[in-house]
Amino acid sequence: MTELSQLTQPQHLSLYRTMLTIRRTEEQMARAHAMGLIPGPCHTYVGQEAVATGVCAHLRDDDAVFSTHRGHGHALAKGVPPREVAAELFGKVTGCSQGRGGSMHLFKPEVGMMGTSGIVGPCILQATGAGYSFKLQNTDRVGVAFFGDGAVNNGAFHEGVNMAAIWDLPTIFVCENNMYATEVPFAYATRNQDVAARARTYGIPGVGVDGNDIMAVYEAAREAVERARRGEGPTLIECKTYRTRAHAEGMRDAGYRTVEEVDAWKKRDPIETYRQRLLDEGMIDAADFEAVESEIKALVEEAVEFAKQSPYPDPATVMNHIYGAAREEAQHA
Ligand SMILES: Cc1ncc(C[n+]2csc(CCOP(=O)(O)OP(=O)(O)O)c2C)c(N)n1
Repeated sequence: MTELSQLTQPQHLSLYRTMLTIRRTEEQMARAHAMGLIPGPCHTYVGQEAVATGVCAHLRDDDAVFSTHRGHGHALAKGVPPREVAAELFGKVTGCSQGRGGSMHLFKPEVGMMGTSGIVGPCILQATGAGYSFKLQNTDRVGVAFFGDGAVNNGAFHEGVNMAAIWDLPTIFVCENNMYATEVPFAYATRNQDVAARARTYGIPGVGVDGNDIMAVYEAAREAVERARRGEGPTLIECKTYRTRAHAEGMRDAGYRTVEEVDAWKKRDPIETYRQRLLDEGMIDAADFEAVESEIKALVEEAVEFAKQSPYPDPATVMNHIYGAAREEAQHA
């Protein structure tokens, strides 16, 4: 187990703050979805917070993250403010994608959040492409793909990982193996459930970690990011984790997994286990946790209020961002 003493108290508080921001934002988004404030689907990240947090802790604004339909946590960990995530989910013009993307299309290039997507798989290729440009530009920037177990039997996984491997690209592939693709158990979809072991096929390092242990994810990501920045190529990290809410808000959550299984994973909650460990080892005291809790409560309440009060995009701008300038000019010529 990675020692807590490897990090300072402010570093631990920062990781804890990020995880709790994701959790509290997601709980509010789930409520907002039930109240009809969020048009379209809403896939929450509850239970998987340690993964985005542990990986993004090593990234700079000029590193690029590409993610999936379950991407709120990645956006928040990469630095998109909760109010911009909330407003985007509400379809408001103040959202990070100006209300044009919604829950599954979160973009904020200024902080390196290069986009989430509802299509399973392509984020792997986009992160490979980012790694390729960063290498061509002679920088030490890295590209990161977050994806689920449902993506690893998609051709994009083979193509992206293989290309990053042969060209030593600075790309980190982070598989969040939460055991199900919607309602399909991973065991049903593959004869080899050891995702990390697949790295051997491509001749790159593969690391499997407990995705509910923030320190394990943090350590694996640190090594992978350092290796990529040194120009030594990609790493595949498999984080074994679990989503404790339904696949998407409002969907049934029965018939494909048992209540006992969900309860067992809830007992391994990444935030609560981290909090308990920090308390037990005397790294952080209860008063500090309470302060973070009320700070984030206020932050998230403000975010929801901001989203509610913000206007929808002007219908007259519906065609904005559809065509590039040159094409628009050509059309009107
Ligand atoms: C190419 C493609 N195929 C199928 C779907 C339908 N689909 C939406 S979510 C999902 C499951 C994804 O599971 P996983 O990648 O493990 O991510 P998780 O939902 O567990 O986070 C599927 C198959 C899709 N969006 N894109």
